[in-house]
Amino acid sequence: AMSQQQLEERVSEIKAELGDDLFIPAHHYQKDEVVQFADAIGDSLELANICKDSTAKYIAFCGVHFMAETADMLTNDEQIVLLPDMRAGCSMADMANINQVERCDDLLQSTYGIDCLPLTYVNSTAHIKAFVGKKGGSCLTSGNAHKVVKHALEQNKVILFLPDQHLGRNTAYDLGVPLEAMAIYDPISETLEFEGEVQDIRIVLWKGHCSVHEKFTIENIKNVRQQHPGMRIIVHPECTFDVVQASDDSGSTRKILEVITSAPAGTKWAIGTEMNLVNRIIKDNPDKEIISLNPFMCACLTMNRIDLPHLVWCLNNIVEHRFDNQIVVDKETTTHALRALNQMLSLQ
Ligand code: CIZ
Ligand code: SF4
Repeated sequence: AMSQQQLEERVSEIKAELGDDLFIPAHHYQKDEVVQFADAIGDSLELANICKDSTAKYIAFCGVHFMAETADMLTNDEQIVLLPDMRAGCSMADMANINQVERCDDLLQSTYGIDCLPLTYVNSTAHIKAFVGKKGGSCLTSGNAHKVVKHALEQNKVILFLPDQHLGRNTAYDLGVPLEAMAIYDPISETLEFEGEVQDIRIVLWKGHCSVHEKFTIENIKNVRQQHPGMRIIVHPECTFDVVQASDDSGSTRKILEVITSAPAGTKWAIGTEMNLVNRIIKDNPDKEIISLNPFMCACLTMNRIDLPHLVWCLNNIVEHRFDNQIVVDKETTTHALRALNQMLSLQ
């Protein structure tokens, strides 16, 4: 096996060899050993924008599968998007497959008379984005969730929010939708749960979640309040409703970064989001006291599958024109999904 140093040298060598033909975008949740070679770092909205504008022939996408699919759909046919480890999925995206979503749509129409307007978090498969595009809905990210949901609420249709119940609930609640007007659809039992009357439902939340952000608890918040008086708590909106409500602030990756970076020296922060990012924020802000909201930290295991050996494998594949790890979304799916993606990009 190659040493860490040999691996790093190999990446630098291939980057020099391919020049502008190669572009390496990396998500904020990626390991430092990968991020050091990134041409761009961002959250999923920023990376979508960046890939759309890229003219590179090869895009070695350091993130998870749905992000690489999105990059493939937003680039042209000649550009090749590769994922350095094909097992780098997203457990949240896996919680909604297209058959389940179509069954849910049928049930809403046939049993409840609801013709929903679907919205999907970009953390979803290309097929779900295509379903959403076909029905006139939009994709969204945590960075523009408020704008997209507000726009949808103004159309006076019942929203079907896929696949993260927490982002859906937190966003709709912020926009004035009461909890009683939210129903939840369980794709396993294929049932809709709600408290009031059917005609009062404004949003149907898909019962999915992020296994990383769900690990932050009210108990963690109590401990921080007790042990670190004066410390401010900021969390990602993929955290549960109770955790978001008990925190001082919440927001997308970009917002968390902006808040912490612009905070005065000496301030104290507990952050509820992915571990690689929290550790990087701690390192980049030595003038502040920063901890993870959960002392045991929460890593995204699938993001972590992309490591230096996988990056080298991917780059070697490019040099040798072996595209086993290319991510391709078929034309038909892309056409429909792009409507939902472009709707998202127009509401930033
Ligand atoms: O949890 C994720 O996958 C996030 C926050 C994605 C993103 O960048 O919006
Ligand atoms: Fe998916 Fe959560 Fe990992 Fe993001 S942090 S990629 S939502 S499992």
